Amino acid sequence: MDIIRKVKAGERINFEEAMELYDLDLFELGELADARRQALHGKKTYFNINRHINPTNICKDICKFCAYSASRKNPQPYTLKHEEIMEIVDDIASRGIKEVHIVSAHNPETGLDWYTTVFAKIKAKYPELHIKALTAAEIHFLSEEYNKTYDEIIDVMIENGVDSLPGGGAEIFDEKVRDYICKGKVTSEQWLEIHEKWHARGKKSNVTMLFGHVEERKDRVDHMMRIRELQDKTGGFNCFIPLVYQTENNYLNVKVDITGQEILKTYAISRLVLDNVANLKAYWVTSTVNLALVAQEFGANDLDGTIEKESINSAAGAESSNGVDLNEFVGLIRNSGFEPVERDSLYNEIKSWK
Ligand code: V47
Repeated sequence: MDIIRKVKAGERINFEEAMELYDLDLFELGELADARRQALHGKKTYFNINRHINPTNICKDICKFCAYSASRKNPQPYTLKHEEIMEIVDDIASRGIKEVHIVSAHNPETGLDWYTTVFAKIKAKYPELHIKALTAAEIHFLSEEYNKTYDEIIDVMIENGVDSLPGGGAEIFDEKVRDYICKGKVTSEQWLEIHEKWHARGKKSNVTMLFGHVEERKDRVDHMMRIRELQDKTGGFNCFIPLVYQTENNYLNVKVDITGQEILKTYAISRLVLDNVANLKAYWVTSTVNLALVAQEFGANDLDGTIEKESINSAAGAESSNGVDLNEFVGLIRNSGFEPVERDSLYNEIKSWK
């Protein structure tokens, strides 16, 4: 088959060819993705020691897939005070945690300052702590709510200490599917524009894809193609993160669950299509730890981190509310035949846990 020859030769594949890859036998596809992964990273599997903070669940938007927002199925509205956020940060800093990942709902009641001054407080007290915060969806929301341009919001974030952007809010770029699952939220074009602006400042970000709901294979491949196009321009994406849709407590009526095989094929194809994005993260929160370990042989070289507390995906059924134990996590990676390597938020290696 020409596509196999092309992949083995390291040639770039187009949309139609990426679609053809889905028709390959799972293990044949896995071998192709694994060869690419090994060429890039050998047997190293990256993880970081991090902590998620989700400071509010009050949200103006009404995404059908969301179980976290207080305006959806399971209202229990909360907004953390800065002192409460700082208590968490003091605790994690005292335990040597190096990254704090802060994302929220789109809360119109707090004021822009609530978002930005907490970053300044964290940075002033812990200059070494990496702040990964605010999705492009939040930046879009803040720009509309407070009548500021994307540039103004981005600049104020950087001034106040945000180091990198997480990949959330990308969902699926196809406009028809996007309209169905999260109408009114940041558009695909706007999401990409915000990341392009962020990269233009020499800063790095991640990019996600929410899959396994009502989208089709072609929508996933289209999503990957749009990422590859922007990455060719900016080189600013560190990592691609396919997020497996979690089914509980939301309004997206999905009749057929995605299979493990389809998830693994999607990881593998993204490894091959995204020839310009160095890292592929199997986010154990949405794939389960077990499948994330298998995904290491299907192109994935990063399993995210210890997380400690997670509210967005766990609200929809993921087993992540309390993170994962570091020693157990590292042991699982090692026992699956890979070398656990602790990394920082920008993929500099910190320590091999071999
Ligand atoms: O954008 C919401 C997703 C995302 C569901 O950048 C759901 O390193 C599955 O983006 N089923 C937020 N997913 C999480 C996110 C993330 C996570 C870890 C690391 C990084 C990174 C980014 O969670 C949202 C949305 O796509 N999400 N509801 C659900 N029912």
